[in-house]
Order: sequence, then structure tokens, then C-alpha cells
Amino acid sequence: MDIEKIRQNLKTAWLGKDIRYFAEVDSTNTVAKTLAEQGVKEGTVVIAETQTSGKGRLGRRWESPKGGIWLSIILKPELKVKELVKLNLLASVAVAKIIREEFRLKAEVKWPNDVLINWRKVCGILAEAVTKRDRAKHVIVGIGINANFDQTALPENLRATATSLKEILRREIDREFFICNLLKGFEFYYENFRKGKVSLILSEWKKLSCILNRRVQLSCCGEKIEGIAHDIDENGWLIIKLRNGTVKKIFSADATLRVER
Ligand code: BT5
Repeated sequence: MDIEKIRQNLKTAWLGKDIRYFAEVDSTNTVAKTLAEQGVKEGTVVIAETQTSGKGRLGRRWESPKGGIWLSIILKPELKVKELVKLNLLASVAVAKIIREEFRLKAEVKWPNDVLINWRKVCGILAEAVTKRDRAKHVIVGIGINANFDQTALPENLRATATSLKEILRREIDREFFICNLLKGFEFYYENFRKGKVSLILSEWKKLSCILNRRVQLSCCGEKIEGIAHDIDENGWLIIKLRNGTVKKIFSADATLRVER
């Protein structure tokens, strides 16, 4: 990856002005957390060519072969931990919009943290907070995009559910250009978020969503819930209508969602 090209073409006001680039790390989120503790500025971005222990949610592994876009953004928002899902939604909207605008592909968002193309995952997001009491001291938003590698770079058990931009487009993308656009889009939505204009992000998310009004099964807090994905509330929590007509709101922390197509 040509980091100098990113620095020269980046049109953000503050995001990504400090980029820390590594050929290989365990996880860009872990590196970003350490940097945040050391006091680097908000908007610092960690990028790696490959991750040896890329992290998904709930201790899951995130496969990170060379050719992908693996990055983490360090933020210092005024945020309660339960609001963290809003940053997941924000990031997934920023990614899906760029994929749509740049490649004319129908990228869709799946609550709480995925971007899918043709129902296969092309991007995963992991927002983690370093907390003090119930408030976030720093938040790390990790974004993983399957960009320039063939599906065969992923383990066999993921090939039915995962895809890459290269596989769909049958060519490699300009990762540096993509990152510049992603950071610009992310900054735009984050500024709105900071000014309390969350409704813009939520309405964009709803337009891009592939789950609303579909039957879903949710594993959450050791419980299995089935119903129709009805809406998301102002905090980004998922509202599910159960069979008996009651409504349940789900916070994303340990929720795993299956959608019936
Ligand atoms: C996620 O978790 O989707 C969050 C992924 C976040 C990755 C980024 S990369 C930069 C930053 N640094 C990190 O260490 N992490 C972040 P979750 O919803 O739990 O999904 C994880 C599941 O997705 C795994 O259990 C696999 O089934 C599947 N999976 C793993 N690697 C994948 C890949 N590259 N593409 C598609 N699916 C994958």
C-alpha cells in the first residue's frame, strides 16, 4: 500500500492526518488501543497490510489476508457505552455508500456491523470502547474490507458467506483511493454524529438495510429470539416484532443475527 498516495489525496479536515502503517500486526484495533492510551490525537488511523489475529466480535477471528483493507480509527467522542452501536452503523453506512458510488454495486448493511453484497459479507466492523465508568474514554472503530484478494485466500468454511471486491469486479481496486473516500465519508457522518444529528445516519442506514421487514433470528444473551426486524431506534438498537405482537429492543453487544431471505 502506498501511504504517501493516501496522504497526498486525502481531503479530510482532521481524520487520517496521522496514519500509522504496518506491514503486519496482530490486530489494528489492539495497536490503536495502545496508541490511544499513549495519547495520540483523535482521528489517528492505523493501517496494516495483514493481521495475524484480526478480531471479530465476541472473541471471533477475522481473516485478514494481504490485499484487504484493515484499518482502525481512534476517536474520542462523548459517548455512553450503550451508544456504541451508532458508530457501527455510521461506519457501515460510510462503507456501503462508497461501494455503491464507486463501483455501482448494491452494497447493503446488516445490523449491527456488516456490509453485504448479494448476501455475502464484504466488510465487518468492530467498534470497541476503552471506558471510564459507563463513558467511553476512547473508541476504536475497526473496519475490515475484503478488497484485493480472491475468495480462495479465505478458509473454505467462509467461502459461502464471504466475498471480496476483487471477486465481484474481476479486477483489483485502487485501495488508496478507496481509503481516501472512506475516511472522507466517515468524517462527514462522524461530524453529524458529534453535532447530535444522528437521524441523518439512521435514515441513511435504513435506506441501505437488507434486514428491515424480514424475518430474523437473533441469538442474544443466551436467548434465541425470532420475529420481524421492524426498525432501529434513535440509539441504533434493533426493534423486533415477535410473533405474539410484542416488541423487543435489542442492544448489539452480543447479538448475532440471521436473516431469512
Ligand atoms: C466482525 O465481527 O465482522 C468485525 C470484523 C472487524 C474486522 C476489522 S479489520 C480491522 C480491525 N482490526 C481488527 O482486529 N478487527 C477490525 P463478527 O460480526 O463477529 O464476524 C466475524 C465472523 O465473520 C467470523 O466468525 C467469520 O464467520 C466471518 N469472517 C471472518 N473473517 C472474514 C472475512 N475476512 N470476510 C468475511 N467474513 C469473515
